[in-house]
This record gives sequence, structure tokens and C-alpha cells, in this order.
Amino acid sequence: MSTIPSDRSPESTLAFLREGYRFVGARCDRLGTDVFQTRLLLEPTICLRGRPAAELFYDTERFVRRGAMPMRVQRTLTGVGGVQGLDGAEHRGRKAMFMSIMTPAAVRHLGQLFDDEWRARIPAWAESGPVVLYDEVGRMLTRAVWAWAGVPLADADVPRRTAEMHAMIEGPAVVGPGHWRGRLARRRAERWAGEVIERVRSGTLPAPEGSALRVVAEYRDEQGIRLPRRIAAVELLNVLRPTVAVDRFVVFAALALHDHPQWCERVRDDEAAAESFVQEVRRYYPFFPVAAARVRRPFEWQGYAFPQGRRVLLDLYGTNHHPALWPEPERFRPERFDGWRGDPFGLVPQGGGDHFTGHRCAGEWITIELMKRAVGNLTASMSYRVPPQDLALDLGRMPALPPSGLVLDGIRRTA
Ligand code: HEM
Ligand code: MYR
Repeated sequence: MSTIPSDRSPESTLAFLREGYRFVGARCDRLGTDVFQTRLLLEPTICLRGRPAAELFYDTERFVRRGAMPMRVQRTLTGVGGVQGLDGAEHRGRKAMFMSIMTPAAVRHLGQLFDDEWRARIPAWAESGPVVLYDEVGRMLTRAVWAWAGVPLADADVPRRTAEMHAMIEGPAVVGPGHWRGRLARRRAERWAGEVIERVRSGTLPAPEGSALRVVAEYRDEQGIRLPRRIAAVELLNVLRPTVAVDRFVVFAALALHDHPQWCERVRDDEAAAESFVQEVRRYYPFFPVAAARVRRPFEWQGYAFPQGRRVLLDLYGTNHHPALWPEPERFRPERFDGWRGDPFGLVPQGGGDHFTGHRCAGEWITIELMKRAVGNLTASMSYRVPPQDLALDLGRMPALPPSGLVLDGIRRTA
């Protein structure tokens, strides 16, 4: 048995927070490996990247999620007690609850709600002068997903709820005020969501049949027991928050159209080209850096020992940029997806493996649908200019976003 190559640093947490998306990849490149061990968050941690590693990581015989997610991530991004940290039968039941709301018709319906929001906003943008796309899309997604999920939302609350979702997304990988904003936002959002759940259960708030709100409020586990109110709140937020997070992918798609303007026409006229374009945006741009699990029971892989309980991180960004999988990984080339047959362990911006039996993102179809609608609107419903601004993506910031949020100017309705 060989010893896993090691990054000898006594503690790499600060380096991880500083280097961000390149942390795992830089060490893999330096050590000439796709597996290494380091100390992260005060414990030994195995870092992996690449397709074979992704296949290993999503083997539920070998890994569990219980206790895998760092507490600072749970207290901000995911919440405590939600689907992300479950294993076995409990996970399958809870995951089925999420997947039951992802029917093709429901996904299209959310896309339509977002499309309607977008079209309705164009005249106001044309009047107002420059707009920050990130801010606009965040609020439009909030309105769309609240309506889709069956959750009431007053106009006056849109900015506040959007800001709460953003604070939870921005909190996990920063130290200082940004992290505390994330914790506070989560506490407030869970209290609010818990009250909404309670009103549905007590019959004072009607929730449409099949809506996320109704499904979460009424879900019963294999023993026939309802989710405690706080856990139901966490799970309702697990639908609302990540849908708002799609605003980052929309900004990345607009950035890609700006940097590769030849794609504007291609995606407008050709459904298959739009699909390839969206997949390449998901592959290329930095979003969710790593997924975390723990070794269920000791095993050996590629001659290395994985001890029971050891935390393991799969580098999602690094797998999407692995040269063995993606020729010229640092070039934005949507053509690479023309005729692509799919690969559950190759393209992993939202995790890998199976949606139903594993921890792969429940909202992947929603994400793709919303991105397509955004690309459609950016290329066919409006014209605009991108004035000079700071668009440089800092890979040390997790999650990444161009500093300007992407300012658009001179917006005109075209269809
Ligand atoms: C899980 C990314 C959008 C709901 C995940 C995971 C990633 C991810 C990396 C974890 C995979 C793992 O642990 O192995 C993203 C990104 C999104 C996005 C980058 C873009 C905005 C969504 C949307 C929804 C959603 C729109 C729901 C409407 C979930 C849920 C899980 C999850 C419920 C937990 C799945 C489980 O543990 O079984 N997502 N996601 N996500 N995502 Fe997403
Ligand atoms: C969601 O809201 O669930 C989807 C998008 C959130 C992405 C946020 C990524 C920030 C960095 C997290 C570090 C994770 C370490 C295990």
C-alpha cells in the first residue's frame, strides 16, 4: 500500500479560503497526482479530482454524508438536518420528496414564470438607464420561485428575501462580517419559513397541490412522521435559496456572450447550440468548488488506504477543468458538447452520480431550464451594451462573481 501524497502544510484552511477554486488543482498539479492529503479545518482531509475520483466519491457503499459538511457551511448555506447530510433509506425518502417536484411540466412552469418576469422588466430597464444584471436577475428569480413553490410574497419583501438568500450563499467560505451576515440570514429565513410551514399545516395558508410548499409541509418519512417544523423550513429553503443562486450562472452566461459574441446568433437560432452553450457555461465558470463526504468503512483505492471516518473532498471545479476529460479545459468552447451523450461523473458543476439514489443536485434540470430562458431573453428579447467595467473573475472568492455584477446599458426591447 502506498502513502497518499501529502501537502505538508500543518493547516491549509487559510490557503483554501485564499486560493479558492484553484486550491485542490494547484496542489494536484504540483504533486503530479489527483489524490493528496492535507489538513483542513483542523483535521486530515483527502482531496480528489477527476473522473475516476468522482465515480469513487459517489459510491454510497464507500462514503457517507453524515458529519461531512463543515459546521460553518451548515450554519450559512445548507442548514442543519437537511437532505445534504442524510444517508441510506432516510436520504432516499427525503430526496424523493425533492425529485417529486421536478417533473418536466413543473420545470417548464418555473421557466415560464421566470421568462414572464424578464419580459415584463425590459421596458423599465429601457427607461432607467444602466442596470446591474446580477441584482435584477436575483429579484426576478425570487419572484418566480416563490410563486412556483406556492409561497406568498409581498412586493415590498422581494429585496429583503433576495438579500437573505444571497447572504446564505455568500457566507460559507468567508471569514468576518460576510460569514456572520450568512448566519443571521439563515436564522431569520428559517424562522420565516417555519412560520409559513406552520400556517399550511394548520390550514390557515392554502398551498397548491404539488407545490414545493405543500410537498414539504406534508411529507412523511418511512415511519409516517412529518418533518419537524425547523427541518421542514430548512428543506423549503433548499428549494428557494439555490433557485435564486442561479442568478450567478445567468451572469456567467451573459459574460460568456459578451466575451464570445459569435455565440449570440448561434444560440438564438439553434436549440441544440443553446444547450451546448449552457453546458459549457456550467462547466467553465466557477461555482460550487468542492463536495464533502466521509469514508463509511476502510477501503483501498489505487493502492491508497482510505481510513474510516476520514473527510474527503471532491474538487468539482477541478474535475470540470481536468485536461484528461476536457481537452483545452481553459478555453470556452461550447462545441465540445455538440452530440454529447452525457456523463454522470465527467460534468459535475452540481455534483455527480444519480439524482435519486445519490446526492447529485436536485435542481439541475431547473438550473438548465432557467439558464436557457435567460440566454433566450439576452439574445432574442432585448439589445444592450456592456459599458467598460471590472469583469475580472477572482478565483479566490467563493462563490465567484464579476465585481460589477455585470452592468448593462442602452437596453431596448427587440421582440
Ligand atoms: C445539492 C450545486 C441549484 C437543490 C447540490 C450539490 C451541488 C449543487 C454541488 C451537492 C452535490 C453533492 O453533495 O455531491 C448547485 C448549483 C446550483 C444549484 C451550482 C446553481 C445555482 C439548485 C437548485 C435546486 C437545488 C435550483 C432546487 C430547486 C439542491 C438540493 C441538493 C443540492 C436539494 C441536495 C441533494 C442531496 O443531498 O441529495 N447542488 N445547485 N440546487 N441541490 Fe443544488
Ligand atoms: C445552493 O444554494 O445550495 C447552491 C449554490 C451555492 C454555492 C455556494 C458555494 C460556496 C462555497 C461552499 C464551500 C463548500 C465546502 C464544502
